[in-house]
Amino acid sequence: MAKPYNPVSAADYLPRHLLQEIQLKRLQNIIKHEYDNVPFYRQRMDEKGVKPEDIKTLKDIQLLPFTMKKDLRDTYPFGLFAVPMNKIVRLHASSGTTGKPIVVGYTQEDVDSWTNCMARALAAGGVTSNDIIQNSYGYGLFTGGLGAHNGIEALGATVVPTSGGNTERQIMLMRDFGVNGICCTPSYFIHLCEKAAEMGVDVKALPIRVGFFGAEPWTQEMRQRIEEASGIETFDIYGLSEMSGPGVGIECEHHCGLHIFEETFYPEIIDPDTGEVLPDGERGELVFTTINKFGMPMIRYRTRDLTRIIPEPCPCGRTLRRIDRISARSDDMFIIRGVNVFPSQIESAFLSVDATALPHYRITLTRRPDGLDDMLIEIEVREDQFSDDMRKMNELQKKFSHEIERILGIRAMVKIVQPGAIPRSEGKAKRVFDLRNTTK
Ligand code: DLL
Repeated sequence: MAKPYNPVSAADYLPRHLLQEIQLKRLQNIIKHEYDNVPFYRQRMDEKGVKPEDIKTLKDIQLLPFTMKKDLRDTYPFGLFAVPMNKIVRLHASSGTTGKPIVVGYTQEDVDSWTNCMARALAAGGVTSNDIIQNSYGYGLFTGGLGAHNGIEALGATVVPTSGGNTERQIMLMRDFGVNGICCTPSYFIHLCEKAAEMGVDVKALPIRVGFFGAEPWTQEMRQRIEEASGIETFDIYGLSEMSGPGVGIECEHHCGLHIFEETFYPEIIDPDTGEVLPDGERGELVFTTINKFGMPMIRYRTRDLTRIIPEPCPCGRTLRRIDRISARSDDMFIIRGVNVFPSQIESAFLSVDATALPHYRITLTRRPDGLDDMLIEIEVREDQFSDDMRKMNELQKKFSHEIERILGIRAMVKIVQPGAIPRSEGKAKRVFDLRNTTK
């Protein structure tokens, strides 16, 4: 991208009727492109008896079939590409938990459109060409590193492309370069703050003022802890490889939900059980259609992320609708003794007890020989709270257990562990270990 991107993007403030006109034109165009170029979709649409010309209004999107993660696996690696390979300039892949990764391909125009969204996301957090931004999202097949990188450069800001890891060096560079902002997962930023403290670097005294944190769920309570510990303002940034990467949604300065770049990603909320579209304001599964991406468009992609569209306009004046922060993925939920539990509920529960350091925790699920399930929650506390005094530790443990039982309605075993005991992550933190099918 040659020119620095203008941070005040007209696309963020379009009157809704104009935005919807653009959305409809783009939707019609992309559906025709899909139908003509991707045999998999053509077959799906034919099975439903729907043709591209049936899309006459935005609501007609509901006539189209959903796309699931399984469809990407089944067509691995390039089965959903809608352009010849010589038009694809970039591949990314997400690791997935089992087997083959999910592969995504981009044309040059797709990369530019993604960069545009990412630049607008950073601009929403006040970044300008005067800023130096450390990008600690992983570079490579993960979309976080290169996605944020392009956005930072497009804004005309200075990128420090550290990627994840080598944490001590990251802190040295942050200090020596006078870094103003950082892009990374919230869990990695916590790790950075701890390491800085160990090195005698006071993050609060550094020029860093802003963080763009995403790629994993983090609660409001976690945000408070991070902001208190570091003195920076944090912006929740959302995205997923199947759409493009980071920069699908961003908080503005009001921090009351994430604006979706709707001229590029068309959002719907559905009931995850019935597939029925829910009205704005109701909570369900987020579904996206990429209406401005040609290499590998996604039609009604079921993200598994649970949220709602916030119906009220935002005080910032952007006309792009907002979603609530993603507190959970439907596939992160586990059932223990008949109760549905999301890790974020556990995080909120123990953070309300004021003894945890910057929060590190780990949840392990096991099954007893008699078939009953157990949940062990290991929680790190602050150095000054950790002691050899068993009585003190037991009291604290009780407080945590009580809060978790109060919120979840079930008992969990809580174990307080010493600071540093839980392994740190450089990217997305893995917090739940479900060993129930391996323990008897
Ligand atoms: O995590 C893209 C990304 C990179 C987003 C950097 C933000 C910052 P995937 O690896 O495909 O892509 O994982 C996507 O991560 O469906 C959500 O479940 C989760 N996720 C992403 N951002 C957030 C967020 C990148 N802000 C999956 N809050 C998504 C909660 C998030 N969950």
